[in-house]
Amino acid sequence: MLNIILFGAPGSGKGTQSEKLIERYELKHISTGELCREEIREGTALGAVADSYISKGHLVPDDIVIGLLEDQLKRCCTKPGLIFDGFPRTLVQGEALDQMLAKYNERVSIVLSLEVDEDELIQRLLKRGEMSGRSDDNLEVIESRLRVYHELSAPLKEFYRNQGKLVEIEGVGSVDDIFASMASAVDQLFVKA
Ligand code: B4P
Repeated sequence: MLNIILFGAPGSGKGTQSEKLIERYELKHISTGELCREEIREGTALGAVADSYISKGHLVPDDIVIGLLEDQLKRCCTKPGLIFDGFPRTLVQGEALDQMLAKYNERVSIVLSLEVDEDELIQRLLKRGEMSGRSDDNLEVIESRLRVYHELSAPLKEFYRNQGKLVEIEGVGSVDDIFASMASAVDQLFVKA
């Protein structure tokens, strides 16, 4: 199975690029951000907890997000593969993902890390906020999300670099050009196989 992790700071384009990767490689999409927002929309107890973190720009606690992901894996750990959009975001989540996939005799194939400078990230998220009405797309919360990214999520790059799975992708430019770089990195996996 092809199991892709799409990694990057908030607003780096994970959601945008995952749509294109799904289409090209016929992958199942697992976005923990979207799963949390779904719980919020449905007004569940879990959604209320998630909302209290997301609206402040904090990460939702590991046990909640790992539980959501485990449910998804039970439902859709099937060929041809999966795309993890925004998961893992902490080292604890990264280790949990390896263990969960091992239960299905699976592993992470590649980690595509979208590299975008901070000014560009802030501009993109402010612009999205004007249209999306998302509670986390305002300046104060964006700054908190970026701090959390550097502190808790960025160390995952070293984790995956040590596993030889990290590919850094220039995330500034046209959506199509960025996608082409990603697809070329993924296609290399088939050449090596
Ligand atoms: P997510 O839903 O994952 O979203 P995101 O990081 O904000 O954005 P993404 O990178 O997907 O950007 P997008 O493509 O939309 O997370 C939301 C929150 O949920 C987190 O802050 C956290 O609280 C919680 N959460 C999620 N997963 C979690 C986990 N594993 N553990 C704990 N908590 C978790 O792009 C942004 C904007 O840029 C869009 O408007 C897009 O149109 C634009 N854009 C994209 N590519 C562009 C390009 N090349 N040029 C110009 N603009 C571009």
